Amino acid sequence: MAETQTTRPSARSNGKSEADLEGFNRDQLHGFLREMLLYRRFEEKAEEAYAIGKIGGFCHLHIGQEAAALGCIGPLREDDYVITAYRDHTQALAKGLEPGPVMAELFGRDTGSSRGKGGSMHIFGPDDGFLGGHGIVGAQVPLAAGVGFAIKYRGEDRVCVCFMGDAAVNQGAFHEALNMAAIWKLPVIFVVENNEYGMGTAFSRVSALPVKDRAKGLGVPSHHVDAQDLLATWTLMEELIAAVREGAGPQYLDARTYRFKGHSMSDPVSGTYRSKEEVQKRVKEQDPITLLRNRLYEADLLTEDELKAMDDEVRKEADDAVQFAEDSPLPDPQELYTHVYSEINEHGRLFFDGRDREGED
Ligand SMILES: Cc1ncc(C[n+]2csc(CCOP(=O)(O)OP(=O)(O)O)c2C)c(N)n1
Ligand SMILES: [Mg+2]
Repeated sequence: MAETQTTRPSARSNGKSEADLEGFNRDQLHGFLREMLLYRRFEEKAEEAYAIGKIGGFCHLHIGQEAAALGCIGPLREDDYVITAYRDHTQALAKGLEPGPVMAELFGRDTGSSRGKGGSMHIFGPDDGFLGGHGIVGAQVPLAAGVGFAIKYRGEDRVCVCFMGDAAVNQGAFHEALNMAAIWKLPVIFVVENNEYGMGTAFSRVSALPVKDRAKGLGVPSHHVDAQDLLATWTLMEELIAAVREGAGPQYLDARTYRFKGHSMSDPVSGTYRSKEEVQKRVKEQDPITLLRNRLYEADLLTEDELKAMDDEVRKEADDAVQFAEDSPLPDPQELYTHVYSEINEHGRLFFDGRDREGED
């Protein structure tokens, strides 16, 4: 019988005090490092499980890009929304999903966050404001505009962060959605995780303008950040989120990062489109976890023993997530027929989440 996960400590900031480094206190900084280490260990476990056939289908790892996930999601409120593409595991964890159900989804189990029907590319957590996990490049961008429209229509002060890869900015849907977001001043932050490649194609080979300039003609203010630098990313996002919450309208962020693994599990790490030397140099110089760890060492905010204890803890959490997935049942074959179409109640209306509306009228 699968056990539920215990709630892990949150890295979410509750305001800054006793500033130790760039306005963050020691506990917050340890929380950040621990959280990114958890993402890394989680994905290493997923990689291992995929290699021995326990995970099937597509699987895109986020290793190397962890600071973009934590830095852009960590400063959000719990009731804010995140929507993303298929490289979605760590973003789901950052938005509050527990490692067990995310790993179980990769394993195709009934306890998975999408009941084992979505797999790696379709992690969903509506209770945590995590709206997927989308496999079509750029598909989530107009959906994010819709989420922003709904927030505004309901008079709420929530914010939606929409992640996409750099290749998505060449999709028509990107331009249509940002144009509408701008004209309606929708509360959406469009974050491009600019890892410089779309599968085997370097962005610079297929785009006349750099990523940072792609929203300018659409009237959406542009920003850029070194997204291997967690503290810089978190700080900028805090400012953007506050501005959007107060009605500034959509924002666009070129979050510069790098993917340390192949495009997906079926691709080699470097391939023919980038050299081994290039990958090795970026891993050596721009690992977001190593960069933060070194800054904490230099500022005397972390000891080797503390790091070891932290790493042991998150390794155990990742192991527990795998155990939870392995102990979980596969979906019942009858489940093939559920969640295929939107279900309609006897009054001819769509069921949304809770069935509690049934007796309403
Ligand atoms: C509309 C569409 N065209 C092509 C594909 C195949 N495809 C899957 S991932 C990908 C590259 C996307 O790269 P990017 O947006 O930079 O994201 P990254 O993989 O770097 O995170 C492509 C072309 C797809 N899924 N959807
Ligand atoms: Mg890319």
